[in-house]
Amino acid sequence: MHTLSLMNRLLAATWMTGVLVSQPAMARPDDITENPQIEAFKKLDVNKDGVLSVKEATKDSLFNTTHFAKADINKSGTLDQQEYMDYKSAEQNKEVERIADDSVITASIKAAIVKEEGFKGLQISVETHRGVVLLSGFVDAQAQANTAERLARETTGVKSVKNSLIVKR
Ligand SMILES: [Ca+2]
Repeated sequence: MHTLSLMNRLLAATWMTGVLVSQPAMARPDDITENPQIEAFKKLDVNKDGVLSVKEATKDSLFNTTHFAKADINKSGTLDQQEYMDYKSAEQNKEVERIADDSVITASIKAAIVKEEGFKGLQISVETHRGVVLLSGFVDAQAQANTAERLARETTGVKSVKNSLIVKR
């Protein structure tokens, strides 16, 4: 059993969401009524016509032409404030989920590795980005590198494993 329970997963996701949600409260008191997304929209709307052209929107790295087309729900060729905010929020939520998933994967692999016999005291680093796991550090034998890689591959949500563990000589 190398995966955390669904409850832990949910807790991790809730925790990440909580961190992001609390951010606007850190703004200065006179900024509190301003929605940061509306501010961002106004900044992008250079000619102040109330909508974003492709050229205006692509100043926000999220809105490459593919994303722009998806966000332009009514296919008007421009993004109004609602379209911009809806798409931006949806993408930010996906990002929060993705980061939570990655940290759950990292924690699961670490938990599985420390349970293995002979791994005590080894400094194995586990990093996860979008389900891709990077193992690095030093082990005493090739068998340990193989075991760590197998444990990572068996972990739910892992897409691939890059094994950069080095056998000490
Ligand atoms: Ca505009």
